[in-house]
Amino acid sequence: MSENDPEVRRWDGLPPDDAYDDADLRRMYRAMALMRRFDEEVSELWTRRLIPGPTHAYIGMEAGGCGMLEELPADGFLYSYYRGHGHALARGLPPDRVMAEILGRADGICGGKGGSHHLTDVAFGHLGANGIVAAGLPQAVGSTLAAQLAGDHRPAVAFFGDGASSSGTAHEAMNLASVWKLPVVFVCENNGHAVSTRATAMVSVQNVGARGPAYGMPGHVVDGQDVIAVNQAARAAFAHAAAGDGPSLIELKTARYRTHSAANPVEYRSAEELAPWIDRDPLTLLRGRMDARGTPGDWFERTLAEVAEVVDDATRFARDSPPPADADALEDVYAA
Ligand SMILES: Cc1ncc(C[n+]2csc(CCOP(=O)(O)OP(=O)(O)O)c2C)c(N)n1
Repeated sequence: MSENDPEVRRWDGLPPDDAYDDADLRRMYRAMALMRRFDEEVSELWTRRLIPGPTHAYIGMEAGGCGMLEELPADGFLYSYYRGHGHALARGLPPDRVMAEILGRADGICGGKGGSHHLTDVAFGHLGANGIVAAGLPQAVGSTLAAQLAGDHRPAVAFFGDGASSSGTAHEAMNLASVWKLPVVFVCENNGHAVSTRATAMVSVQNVGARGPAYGMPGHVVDGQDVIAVNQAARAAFAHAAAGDGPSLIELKTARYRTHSAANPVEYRSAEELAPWIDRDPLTLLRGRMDARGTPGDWFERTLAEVAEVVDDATRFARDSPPPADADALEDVYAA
């Protein structure tokens, strides 16, 4: 096997050391079910013209946000991108205030002035979704460097797409993080496309994760449909960072089930191409393991009903919230 072609890390069952108890699996299943239901609702609200600006669904990619953010410590920094509702929810931001933000309402986490593209909540260490492709990587480098200079060891995770992986900013950020041994976990969510361009047509390597060693950091290539495989890689990368050994690059092989954004109805792939990914859906894969462990069927029904209620409540809360006041337009724009 060449360096450019490492094996995709998968788990057939669960890791042999029994690293996950029933509560862990249930927590992860619920987290992914919430992300799924939330973005289904957002897509529906967008088609009803209740959302100003574009939104990008994370549907199909939930194992990435869930498996990684399980491991980000409470004082860690999260850098997301525009496909970031799932990241915000997995970090524990309240669904009702996230929904209000997406709808541009005053009770949103940014007072309704950020929207889907700019979900940010410093209290959660969530330093932002971002509409600029690859913007989060250098920001993660900056945050961890600032912490390091202050004598704090605070890790960061930076999520980005396969398209972003080849931008100049991404290369520069990964290089400097390695030079300065910063505790950044770079996570490329490779969903195979950048809008309409296939990853195979624009990325020089078969596996983005294989670039890790070229930057002087470990590179992991992981089955991004499998939350356990993702979480195992996350544990390895955060342990590497905590030991003072610096950054890691993790590539998650995944797929987005929906179009690039709600505003991009034209799709460039066939149903046949998507089908194998849906067969290995993150919720289905995890449920298979939980069934094997004897989780009762009605637990899944109750959990899906409960998250649907959380999302309904979030929508109600958001729709009842007023738009931001005109008088506040220039508030929160400039730092004091
Ligand atoms: C710097 C910059 N260049 C171009 C764009 C336009 N743009 C928005 S999304 C996107 C595709 C990015 O694809 P990828 O990184 O694979 O992420 P995905 O949308 O697949 O999750 C592009 C080119 C942008 N927002 N920012």
